[in-house]
Formats: sequence, C-alpha cells, structure tokens
Amino acid sequence: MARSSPAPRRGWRSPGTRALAAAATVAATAAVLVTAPGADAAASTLGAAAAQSGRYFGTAIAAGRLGDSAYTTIAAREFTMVTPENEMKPDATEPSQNQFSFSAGDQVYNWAISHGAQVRGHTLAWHSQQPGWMQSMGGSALRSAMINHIQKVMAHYQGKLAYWDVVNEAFNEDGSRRSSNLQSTGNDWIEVAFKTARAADPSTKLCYNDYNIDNWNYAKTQGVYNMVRDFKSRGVPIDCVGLQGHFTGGSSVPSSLQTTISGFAALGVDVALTEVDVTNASTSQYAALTQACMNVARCVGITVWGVRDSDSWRSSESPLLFDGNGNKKAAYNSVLNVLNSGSGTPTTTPTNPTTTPTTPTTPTTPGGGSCTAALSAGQSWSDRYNLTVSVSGASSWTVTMTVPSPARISATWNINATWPSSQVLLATPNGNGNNWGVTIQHNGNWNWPTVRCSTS
Ligand code: 9MR
Repeated sequence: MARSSPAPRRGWRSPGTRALAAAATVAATAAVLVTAPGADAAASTLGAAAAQSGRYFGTAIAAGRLGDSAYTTIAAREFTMVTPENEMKPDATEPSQNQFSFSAGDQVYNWAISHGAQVRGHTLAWHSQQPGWMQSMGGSALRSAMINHIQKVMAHYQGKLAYWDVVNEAFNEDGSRRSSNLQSTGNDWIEVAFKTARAADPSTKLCYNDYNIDNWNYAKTQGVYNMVRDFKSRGVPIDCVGLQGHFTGGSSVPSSLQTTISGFAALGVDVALTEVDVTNASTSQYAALTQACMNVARCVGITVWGVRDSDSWRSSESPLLFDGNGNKKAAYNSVLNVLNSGSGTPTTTPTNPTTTPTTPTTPTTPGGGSCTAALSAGQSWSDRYNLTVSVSGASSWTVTMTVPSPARISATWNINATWPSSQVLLATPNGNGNNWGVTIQHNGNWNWPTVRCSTS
C-alpha cells in the first residue's frame, strides 16, 4: 500500500519534508537554484497522491481474485481503501437466518489491513442480494430480521471498519422510495437501520449509498438529499453519503457533480465517490470527477469499482484505470495528475464560485397574527450562510420560512422543524425560547427567505 492508514491531514508534511522546504526557501533567497528532492514531489501511486490532501483512493476487491498475483500486486501498490465487492452483503454474511458466515468478508478484510488499507463495509440493508429466506419475508418479521442482521454483522466487525454502507439504493429515479420488502415494513425502516447501526458500533461512520445521485438537478438526488437533511435535523445518526459514480451504461459525469458533493457536505456529512467506473475510461471524465472531489474539503475519497477492466462488472465498457494486462491506462494518469495537483484542496464547499456574495436584498417580512419573526445575519461562507430568527409577541408560535429556489435550508437549531416541501420550513418552539436559527445553502441565490409568523 502506498501509505498506511490513517492518512495524514491535509497540509501535513513530515518533519523531513519541512526541513527540505525550509532549505529550499533559504536557497531561493540566496538566488541559488536548488531542488529539494522529495519536497512536494508528485506521488507515484493513487493512494499516495490522494493522501497528500488527506484523502484515500480505494477499489472494490473480490475475494475470489486474491489468488491472482497480478491483481493483488496492483491493488496493494495503488489503493488505501478497500470495499469488498460482494462478500459483506446480506446473502454472503447471513445465508441462513441467524447463521452467519464471515469467511469471505474476513478474507477481504484481512488482505486489506495486512496491506495497509482501510475497509468500507458494503452493505447491511439492501433490496438486492438478500438471502433467499429474507426475500420471502415482510412485515415485523423482516423488520426484526434486518435489525438482527445489522447487530450481528456489525458486532463481528466492531471497531474495524472505517465506513459502513448501512443502507444501499433505497430510492427510485423520481426521488420517491423504492418499493421493496424492506420499504413495506414501514417508511421508517431506513432510520431504524441507522439507529441500530450506531448502537451496534459507534466507532464506524454510517453511510447511505446510491447510484444516479451525482446530478444535483436530478429528482433522485434531491430525494436522497431531503432524507439526509431530515435525518440531520432530527438527530437520526448518519455520517456520510456515498455517490456510487457508475458513469457507465449510458450515463456520464454531470457538470453539477461538485455542486452535489458540496450540497451533501453542507449537511454535515462526509461524501465519497464509492463505486466509480466510466465508459471507456474517458480521461476527461475521470479528471473531472477527481477534481470535483478535490474541490470539496469534505469529499473524503474516491473508490473505483474494480482493479483491471477484466475485473469489472461492466468489463465490456473497459471502464477502469488498468487494462486487462494490468497496464496503467491514460485515465490512470489523468486521475493521478489531478490528485497530485492538489489544486482547490481544502476550501469550504465552494458551490457556484462565480457568484459574488451580495448583501441580502429581501427585507425581513413581519409576521401575521400576533407575533413577529425578525431575521438577522449570522456567519457566512462561500456556499452557505446562517440567519438567526427572533420571534416576539407570543410564546406559542409557528414560523413558516420559505427559501427562494434553488437555495435549501441545510440545518436548523433551537426549534422543532417539519418540512412541507424542500423549500418550506415550519418552525415551532422546542422549549428553549424564541431565538433560533438556520443555515441556508444558497446554491447561487443569496436572497433571504421570507418568514411568516402565526400564533398557534
Ligand atoms: O460488482 C458487483 C457484482 O459482482 C454483483 O454481481 C452485483 C450484484 O448485485 O453487485 C455488483 O456491485 C454493485 C454494488 O454492490 C452496488 N452498486 C451497484 C454495483 C454494480 O452492480
């Protein structure tokens, strides 16, 4: 492995590197041309290049290929995060009800850590790749079985995994919930899964993972976004969102990818590209997706879905970074160069960089009824700003806050919040008085929301 975990923080330099950099500065002052070997030298593997900005670069690993030395040589050299491609899925880990099998999962786990990589668990609750006994289940029996599955599998890997994909692919393309036996147990099944997971292993980061949520303007992306925002506002434990990034089978990298990554990040979760492949390994698309991640501080890493083209679930599209003979492809170099360039690294979620922050122009709207809600500016960042709200005239009130599209409220404090739509917040007192606040992800529209106060 290029670097053992944990990866150094962004901006981290070894004492030796710092000394060399200092020497280079002195030399430059004396107008002597000195190169400092090792200082800021481009890294030569994906994992080492990503580690320069505190990120990982991962791959899916299949237990069945660990006997192939060409495969393991590349994987050990290049990658610092490993996702078991199939070995930790429900059909693999619980083939008969309440009888668990961890041999294949352990094989991948042990290989990864013995080569200095971390492991992302994949996946605990999913409509697909369920064991036969689970497929025919529903209702409260399935709910209990899901909880038991999460508890037992997470107990086995307790304290060992960096991330767990707790729930995978639970949304339809139109942003509604996918119908499945899990969904039929009740709309709260996803939050039950996350709460169960947190209790089972508080040391691992809990992720929601899905495909076709890369385009910010796509209904499915917004459906998932609204769920994560709702979870954060209600304290349902969620730490990360995985954008699978399968830019194959007719899809390609959308121009809004960075907006999507920063949009999720602004909710207070880690974001990762978790299963990347690109039709014919387009160099420009690989560079663009890598840059999009590099440009968002909270994009923690990129995982490609396999090592060589011949290892891919879509091998006919040659979508990976190594060809079937294990040679680096042009896309490999384009990814490596972006990782090494380090440009755009630790800014805070730079959405719409062309938008110049302006003083908000929408005046505070006094409320109706016998109460008033007054807005005042709080802290602001390139992508978002805080507003504080002060309600006067009543102690029992409802404030309706409507944000102008495409702005979104990404956090609230000191209220009970409900969401009639993605643009509208209904705020009521949570017992802590009349002063509260919101964080608004402006998405290019800096106009303040309107507020209306009514007594209730
Ligand atoms: O790559 C996996 C392949 O070997 C399996 O046959 C397939 C079965 O569903 O799952 C593939 O991995 C999927 C991943 O677990 C979730 N996102 C989509 C991936 C590609 O289908």
